[in-house]
Amino acid sequence: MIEISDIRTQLETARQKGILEFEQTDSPQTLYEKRTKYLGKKGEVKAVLRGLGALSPEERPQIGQLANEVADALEAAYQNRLAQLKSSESELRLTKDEVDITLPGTWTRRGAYHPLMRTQYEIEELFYSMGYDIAEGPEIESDYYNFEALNFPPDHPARDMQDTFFTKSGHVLRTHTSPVQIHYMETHKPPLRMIAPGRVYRCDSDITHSPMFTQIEGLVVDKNITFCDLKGTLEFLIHKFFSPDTITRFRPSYFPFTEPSAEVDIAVTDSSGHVTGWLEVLGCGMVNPAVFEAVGYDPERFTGFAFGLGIERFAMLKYGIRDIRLFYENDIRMLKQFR
Ligand code: FA5
Repeated sequence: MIEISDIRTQLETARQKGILEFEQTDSPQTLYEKRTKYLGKKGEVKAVLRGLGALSPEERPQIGQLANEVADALEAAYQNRLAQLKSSESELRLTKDEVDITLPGTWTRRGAYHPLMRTQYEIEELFYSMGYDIAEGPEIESDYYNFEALNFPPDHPARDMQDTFFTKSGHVLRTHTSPVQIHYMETHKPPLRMIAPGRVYRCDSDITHSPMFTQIEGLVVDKNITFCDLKGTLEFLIHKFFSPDTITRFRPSYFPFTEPSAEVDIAVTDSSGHVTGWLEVLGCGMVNPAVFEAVGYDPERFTGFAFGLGIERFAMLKYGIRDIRLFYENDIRMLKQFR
């Protein structure tokens, strides 16, 4: 026979034990499990109420009221502890993720184009704006494209003009970008306008010569192209790339693939504008009819001009770099000036 006093004791015990357990719980998850243990459908408070049937009708409301009080007290203790846990959790997160706003920030270093790429892109942009196509060709060439089709006769001393690296198979590391003229004319019909940037190789090394350097080839073929077109185009390039008052000099020269031929020098001036020297920046000329014949163009119908410029020389003059080797050493102190 269950006594009302036993039930009261059970309820009071549940209240005390529950409140104590809640207080000793350190995680919201476990706290919730504990709450279920006392206040859930199968929890301790409900279990006590199941014994109510054994009591007299007068006793039942008393126990019902006490059970409600115990449940309220447990719920309050649960909410209280939950609030404590949540606030200490966010405090913990604040201290753990603390940021010292007085420390210097982390910053990304800005990259920059290499001065040679920058020069190449600038020149490409200029010609692209005039409707030129941008072409490419292989760096390892056959003798035919590097020399023969460009009218260098076999064993002619002209081949020594460009000290050549040969491969074991008898190919050459192209000594200039002019072979791209041939590839391009073999696959395109006139009228045409193109430039071809790329690396070239020669056995050559001093402060203005490097064994690997970069050129931009230019070729225009149409009816009635004259030397005036060539001169106007190159002066436009030089005045746009450097400045409108840059002094140029066209010097007669010789290339087997152009006739007549010229080399263009740019004046090097001191701070008061006096010319202190000249730097050769490109070779050029009117396309030799023998070259048109090699690609199957009719030299009676078409004329054209071509040029080949040294990107390093353009960059050296523009940025005041005196030694060509600085471009290839990748010294960060030099490169970061181009940011
Ligand atoms: C040629 O290479 C001819 N193919 C250019 C040409 C093209 C003429 C089309 C006519 C028609 P040259 O060897 O002069 O020519 O070289 C052209 C430019 O490349 C030079 O003016 C110079 O600016 C640059 N250059 C030549 N050799 C070196 C080198 N070793 N290092 C750096 N730049 C060089």
